[in-house]
Amino acid sequence: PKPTSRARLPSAKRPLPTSKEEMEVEDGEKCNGKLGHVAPGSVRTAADDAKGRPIKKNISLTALLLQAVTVPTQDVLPANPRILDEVDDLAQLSYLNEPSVLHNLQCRYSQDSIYSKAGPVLLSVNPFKNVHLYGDDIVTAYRKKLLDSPHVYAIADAAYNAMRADEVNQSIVISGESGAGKTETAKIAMQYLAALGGGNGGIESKVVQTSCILEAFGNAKTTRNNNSSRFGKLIEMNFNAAGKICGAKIQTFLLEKSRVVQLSEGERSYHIFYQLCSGVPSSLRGRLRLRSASEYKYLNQSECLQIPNIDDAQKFHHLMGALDSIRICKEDQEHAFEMLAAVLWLGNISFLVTDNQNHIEVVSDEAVTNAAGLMGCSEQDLILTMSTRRVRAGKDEVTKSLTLEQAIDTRDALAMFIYVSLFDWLVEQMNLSLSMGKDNMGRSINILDMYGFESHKKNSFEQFCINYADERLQQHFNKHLFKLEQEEYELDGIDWKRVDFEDNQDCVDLFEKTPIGFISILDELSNLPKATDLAFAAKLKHHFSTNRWFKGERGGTFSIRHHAGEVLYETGKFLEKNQDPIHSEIIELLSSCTGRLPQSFAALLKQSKNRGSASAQSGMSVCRKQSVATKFKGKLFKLIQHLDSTKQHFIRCIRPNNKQIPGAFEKDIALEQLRSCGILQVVRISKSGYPVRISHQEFTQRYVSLLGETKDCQDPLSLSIAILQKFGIVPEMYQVGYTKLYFRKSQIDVLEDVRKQVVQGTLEVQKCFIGQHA
Ligand code: AOV
Ligand code: MG
Repeated sequence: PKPTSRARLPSAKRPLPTSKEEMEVEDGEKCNGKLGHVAPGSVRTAADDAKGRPIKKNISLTALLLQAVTVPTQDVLPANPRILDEVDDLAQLSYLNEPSVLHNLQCRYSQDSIYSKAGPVLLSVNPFKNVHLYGDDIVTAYRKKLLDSPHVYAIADAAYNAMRADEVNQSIVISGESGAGKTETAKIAMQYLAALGGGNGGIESKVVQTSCILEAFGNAKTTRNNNSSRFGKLIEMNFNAAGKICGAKIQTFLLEKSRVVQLSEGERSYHIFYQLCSGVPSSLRGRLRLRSASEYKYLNQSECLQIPNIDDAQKFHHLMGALDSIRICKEDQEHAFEMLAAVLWLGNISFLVTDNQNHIEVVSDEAVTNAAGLMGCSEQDLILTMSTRRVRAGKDEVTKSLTLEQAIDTRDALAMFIYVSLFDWLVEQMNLSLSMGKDNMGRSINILDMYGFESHKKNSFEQFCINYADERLQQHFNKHLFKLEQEEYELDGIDWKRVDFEDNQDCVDLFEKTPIGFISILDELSNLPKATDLAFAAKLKHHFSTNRWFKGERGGTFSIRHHAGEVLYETGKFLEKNQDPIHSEIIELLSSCTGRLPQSFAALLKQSKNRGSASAQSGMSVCRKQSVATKFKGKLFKLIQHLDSTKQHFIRCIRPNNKQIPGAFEKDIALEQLRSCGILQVVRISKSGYPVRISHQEFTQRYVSLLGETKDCQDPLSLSIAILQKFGIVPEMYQVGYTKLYFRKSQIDVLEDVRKQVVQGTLEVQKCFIGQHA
């Protein structure tokens, strides 16, 4: 019979349900036989339960009450018996399909159980409110193993114990889209580790305090997340032989610097600017020549100055405490604030067009006076830097005046450069303050918190880099959870039905391949003096028009079909942002400043300039260095290598709605994220996989005593099989590979119990024997 319902048939790329009336259809397990009536989530008919063959579909309750729904059998998916409602590991579900997984996560979420396991991966669904899952008592409960439900604490605990027992460094790799909760999760993990490894001179509280500083300077309100990280970070916590924290190191990745000078509607610049403007003590306000945030062009352009429920002044107060705790002296703190105020005043500098060729003159007003005063340079030098440039004409150098666009670019480049240098300087100060003690044994736990996938109305070079990093991390996730796992089974010759997953390797290659990949092409054009952003877009379209991950769009735009969704990029300023030119005039200006910080920023820049080569190709004195994208690619490569040298624990954060509100679990939004990282496949592999692996030799060594008499000539393989048979381990519960035995979860416990009894029995006999002879 023809389908009579509005059920959606499974298709290669399954569409998301668009209305409640529509059903979820998933090509997982099929129920055989008759049609079933099923309901959304928890609704389940008594008849279904009575038959012992519950079937579950997402049909709206109203639809169910108003009409009988007939659907073809192949569209009906089995639901799990009620006893499995809210299981804390999705691998425990008898029927694994999308509706069941969503139902499970939603039920748990409504009870504030935001953490669940998906096999080896911890899932964390953002509650967007305070949940009572943290605090000293709960830390203690996990530490003493009184609690074992899924939790970041449990992951951190496992990492800590494994580091101590196996002497292997560990990593906690946190991923998820923008606003999913990575940064919060990272802090929760750090708090747990600080509690476990505390008591070594208070270094643990310093480590925790660094988050406050990093967030003030590196986070901002975006349309997706009111506290969005605009940089990536890896925090390495070092432990001594006694398991106490003895130091830490922060590594950061590519801060989004354009935010300092340009904002999209409804977004803010870095929190620190607003905190400073509203929270600075009055004694300092005059010296910093500060006004309110609304008076600075860099801040007021987006018409968003406040974040609901956030008190910037109070945050500034906390920040000063954190700066004190990592021992940045008051003088240096003030220097740092001077730099921030200078950036704000630079943004207020304006220009007057003086001729019909768009040449300008700097308006000499309080903005110039204040910016120069705060930086410690002369007003005249500042004006010259922003209005002229030296260019080479044959053997001579002549000074040319700048056009309006060039002047704005120079002013903004100076502001961005000061801000990024200040950020790097702060990270350096934190690292100095956290540097490892003498008792460091080289044991560490790393926590990775990168920026997550994002797609805005307008996406530029920054999103291109962020989403590339996300793609790279997803590839890393795939490698560990799908590829390596299954390859081991196949190589060792065990019976294994391969679980397919969406491999994004081709998309990563599209970015990374040389000489024809996004980054190589971008670099190539960035190095050509006359190349334009449009030419870059055209070249991409020329090379990739038939690639399934790429879509050429009109003019200077193109789309990439990322694993987490399609993103439309506008190539405007791509070349410039990638090349990130810094003109010699800016270096000279900073070197001339009396302030300690601008001088040290200029010194660092000179160093990197010396490493690169000065280029006169465009007739201008620009220093050429490695491009931003290539540098970022190299850093990501090293990061992955570093992670691979450790034992990894994966946490996947899920954003349950786009409004950042508590209590709303929107299934389609959650489903998209579960699909994009292949969570169902992770669970499937974990369900049918063999988590315990042990070589034939190790196995016989450990358990051969249980056999009683053995013949010497027996090889480890036959001995292993004899042991398994003797103790009635059924064949479904293990597999024999060429080199190893593979066990289902908990099977080895049976043998361990017997071994324990035997060992104890022997001890008893020995005790008895010794007793008799005493
Ligand atoms: P992200 O790090 O994944 O986004 P955040 O960790 O900043 O996301 O989380 C966004 C917001 O969600 C936080 O500011 C909190 O309000 C809330 N939140 C997240 N986790 C929890 C939790 N466990 N308990 C309470 N509230 C939470 V981005 O940095 O944008 O990719 O670049
Ligand atoms: Mg974050």
